[in-house]
Amino acid sequence: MADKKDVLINIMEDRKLDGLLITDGYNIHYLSGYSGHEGCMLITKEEAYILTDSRYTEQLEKQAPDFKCVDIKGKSYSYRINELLGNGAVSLNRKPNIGFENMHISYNQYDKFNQTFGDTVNLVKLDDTINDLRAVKSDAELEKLAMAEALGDKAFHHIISFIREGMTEKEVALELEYTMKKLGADGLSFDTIVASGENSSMPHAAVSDKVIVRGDFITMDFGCIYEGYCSDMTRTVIMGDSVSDKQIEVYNTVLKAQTEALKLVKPGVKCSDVDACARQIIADAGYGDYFGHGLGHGVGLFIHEEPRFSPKCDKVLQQGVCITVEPGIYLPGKFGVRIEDMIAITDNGYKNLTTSPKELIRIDV
Ligand SMILES: [Mn+2]
Repeated sequence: MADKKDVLINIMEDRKLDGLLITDGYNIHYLSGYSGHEGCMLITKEEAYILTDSRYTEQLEKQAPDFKCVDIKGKSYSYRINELLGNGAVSLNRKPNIGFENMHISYNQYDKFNQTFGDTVNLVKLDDTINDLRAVKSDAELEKLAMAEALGDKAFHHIISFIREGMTEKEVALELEYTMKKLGADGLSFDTIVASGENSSMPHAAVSDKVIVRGDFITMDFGCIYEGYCSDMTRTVIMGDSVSDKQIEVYNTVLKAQTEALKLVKPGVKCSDVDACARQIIADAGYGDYFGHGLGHGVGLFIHEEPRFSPKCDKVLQQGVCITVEPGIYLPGKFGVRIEDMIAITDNGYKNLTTSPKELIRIDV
């Protein structure tokens, strides 16, 4: 925490703030170690507090010993924050400037903050200041991300020998989830996607009772949480040994888009340039209208973090960033393909944290 406290003090000094009010549960977790996702953090030059209710106070004291734990005892967060501000959390003879997470606060909560201490405090928008701190991972964080992704790889290895013709998408999804948890995952990083046949044309299809039949592409997008950190991977496989020329063409286009985009990845490269590389390959193959989403997203404590491989992200890759590379082509009413790896940016390139094969796997039964 000492390092992170210094970073926060620097932010306060740079932006002429007297305090920070941090409301995003992932940011609180990142800065303190407290993972309860119920609470509010108040940092001033003098003190560092986390406020929560009695369900979490014991956990908070264990996980975040460097912070003063404040039990709100039935009062609102705004009431207790106001109390702290009035009782020495800031010692100034002018209105304090307190940064708040405008991107991570409900309108209702903002309204309460304003009503309670709007006259005595200047609330200053922090935008994504704290989120951006999370983009570059420490070695310890990268180890947890790699471990989480390894559990996904093991589950994929298992699932390709488990899938049988006639199983439903739900059965396959359950087995993936069960396997990751049995291997040691603490939870899932998002709802597992198993989309077969026509359903695979929907990038985020909901898992259904659809029965998997021969000739179906099966897109599996899944991940787990290991010691707080998320994993994310996608593979598309074919049920049976008959695969159409069109399916092969689309699959190979997605694979080429991914492998060529990966070749660009290293520190200093603009995120939008990596996205553009994959997008151009897909457009050149005639499928430009069928790749609507961004090429990838940062991964950490939360499944979708900064930076993004998207046409509008002008951030530059830095060593320590963990990000997915996941091009796809989705032909409505027909089928879709997505291939996704999760990578960590190194000093001169990247390390692929996903080790599952990417050539088209035929589930032969
Ligand atoms: Mn993803």
